[in-house]
Amino acid sequence: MATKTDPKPAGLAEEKSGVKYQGLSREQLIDAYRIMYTSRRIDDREIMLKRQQKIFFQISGAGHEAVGVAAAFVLKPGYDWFYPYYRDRALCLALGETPYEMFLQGVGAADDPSSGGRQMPSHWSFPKLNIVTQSSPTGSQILQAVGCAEAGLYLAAHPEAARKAYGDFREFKDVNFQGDEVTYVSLGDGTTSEGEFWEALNTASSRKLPIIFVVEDNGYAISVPVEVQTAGGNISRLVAGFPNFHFEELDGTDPVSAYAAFVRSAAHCRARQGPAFIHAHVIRPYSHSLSDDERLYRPDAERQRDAARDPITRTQMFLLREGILDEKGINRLEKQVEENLQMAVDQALEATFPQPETVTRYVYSPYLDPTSSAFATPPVFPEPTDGKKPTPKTMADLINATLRDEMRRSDRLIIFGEDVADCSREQYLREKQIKGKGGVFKLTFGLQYEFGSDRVFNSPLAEANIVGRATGMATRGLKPVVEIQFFDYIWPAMMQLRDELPLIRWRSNNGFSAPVVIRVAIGGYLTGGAIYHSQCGESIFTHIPGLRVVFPSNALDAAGLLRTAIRCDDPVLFLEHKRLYRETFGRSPYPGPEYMVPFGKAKIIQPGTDLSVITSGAVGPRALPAAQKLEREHGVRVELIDLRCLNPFDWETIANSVSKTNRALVAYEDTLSWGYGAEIAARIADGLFEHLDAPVRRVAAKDTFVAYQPILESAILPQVNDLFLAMRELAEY
Ligand SMILES: Cc1ncc(C[n+]2csc(CCOP(=O)(O)OP(=O)(O)O)c2C)c(N)n1
Ligand SMILES: [Mg+2]
Repeated sequence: MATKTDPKPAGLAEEKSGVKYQGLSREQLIDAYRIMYTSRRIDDREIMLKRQQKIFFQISGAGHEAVGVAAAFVLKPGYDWFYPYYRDRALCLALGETPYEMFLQGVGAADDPSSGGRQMPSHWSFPKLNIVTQSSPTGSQILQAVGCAEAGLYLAAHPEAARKAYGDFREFKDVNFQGDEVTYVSLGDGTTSEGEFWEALNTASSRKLPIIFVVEDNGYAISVPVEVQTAGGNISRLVAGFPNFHFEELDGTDPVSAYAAFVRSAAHCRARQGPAFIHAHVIRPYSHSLSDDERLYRPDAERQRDAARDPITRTQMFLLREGILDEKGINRLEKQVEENLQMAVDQALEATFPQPETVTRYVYSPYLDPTSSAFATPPVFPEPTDGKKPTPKTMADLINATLRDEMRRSDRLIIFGEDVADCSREQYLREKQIKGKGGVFKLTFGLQYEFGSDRVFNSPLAEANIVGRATGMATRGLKPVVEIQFFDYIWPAMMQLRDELPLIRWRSNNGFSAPVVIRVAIGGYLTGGAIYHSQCGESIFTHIPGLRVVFPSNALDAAGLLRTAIRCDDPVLFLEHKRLYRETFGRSPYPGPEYMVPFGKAKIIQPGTDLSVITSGAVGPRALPAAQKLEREHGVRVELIDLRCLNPFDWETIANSVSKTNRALVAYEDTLSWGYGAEIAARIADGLFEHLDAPVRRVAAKDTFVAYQPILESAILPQVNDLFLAMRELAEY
């Protein structure tokens, strides 16, 4: 147990520490009370500070103190891992966070160790204690905790992966693992309604992960009572069928029985028997938050019934009844807590605020710049054999080869997603009964066979599961390179992608990071791909700060950019155009295991003087014949630019080109309105106005969906002729 506590107050009853209280000593019980009382009084202080407008938000841990302290008495800070939620103030205090640090959060101080003033109070983050940065969406921490537990198991099986390495993200990402560590994740009763909760239980159960799920059931989610959230009103009954779990349901206002439940649960997890589920019935004596008034939906009688179970008074009575502390002792302890809190508040109110000019710090890694020359390495093509040049390979081949070489280079790299394994029933593979699948587009073919089933494996059919788990693994120092089978189905992962993965570094003020690579098959032109196998939508992701977005148009760039994505220190969305996977054009021999293309550097597909056409993905190859025709028929020389990387993007190349040609057309495959090209067009209009001889134009898909019938598909997506006409019109303007 690591607790920050004051010296023992006088008044401790004479009786020696015993084994009576589920193994808790009398000193520990006093400690427990001190922490619980401190927690409650911090809430009270914060409520006062909020009313005085000295802090800006308050949400309390009141009523949840006993279960938090019990958890912290069993689990170890800096050893086990913690994904708490906002009611876990007592847990965090007991693990080692100080009241002063909590008040720093409240005032939004520069020295707030959780976020430097970026995240609300009670959203815990303490790298030293292994308390991982918390967001505000209910439940999005749960899958990350699963990934964290998986990383522990993986590292125990591959201890060599934890060693320090240089020349890529690993230089800045220390790994620690213990071999028997446990991951703690908590949530409220209402949060059990989130789908991600069930996805997390499913994976924890089937992979027998050492993770303790703690549902702190206070009977309400803001104003919605538990029977409305949970069929039958009791979550324990619903989850009871998951195999491999150790289950506990208890009165979470009693620290002693909660402690015992954590001892049993942690033992189950440390012995690698599987996960544990603790359902703790607690109370919520204050309203949901300071913005809520529970008297609007809870009658007094119900609130009084809860008050009778208040863990603070209950524990105080227990100490008195057992003769552990007498009244004088309690008073002395409480007075000491009050004095300490007063000092902590006074000190926090003097704290320095963060500087406005720091707001963009840590959106991306401060250590590794993927646009830098460190990521510009030349290709080394195979030598000709028998006088014959090496065979050009498809984009699919080179992505596969790049993944293979990167997996050989770094054992922190693991791959998972839907259907990415060669064969989940690995005996078939071992016995060579089958050839193996390796992805619906076969991009990961042969990787499970070479690297084993704990480095390349299938996920459940659940996209949030993939991204959430990958985020947790990357937080521990692994490099998950996961696959989303079709861009059209990325949306279940949107909470993880919009509110979690790209924000982790910024919101923790560089305390944590999660440089995951997400490969996604994207795009149309498939003839029959229809509505749900043809989507683009890259601008939705380039709109998210913190996420790199890459979109190669040919095999060589795909290899070089994928390697940069894997070695860099930021989360990357790596868009692979399905139509380009196996095209006859854009092929290349394998450029070797060190070839990298830096992010944010466009490629000029064809130089020109009369019109700049800015493209990405599958539009470049369609714009090329249009540009050639325009030159043939009208003598217009188009400068054709392939951005290759959408965030960051290469403004310099665009600016140089448009200042020379004085005309710009932005061409993209996604629907026209509000798309990626709108931003580029706006930037050109803004920054290059005096160079323009014509309006900036866009050509893109119609503002509808991609239809199945090929006649419709070609009317919807931008075709060579559409590009030709748009170019001609702009050239003639
Ligand atoms: C995804 C999401 N939806 C809605 C909210 C708004 N919200 C914040 S807390 C909360 C209720 C949570 O209830 P419960 O899980 O029971 O936890 P409790 O606050 O009762 O401890 C809601 C709806 C949110 N933060 N995230
Ligand atoms: Mg609740």
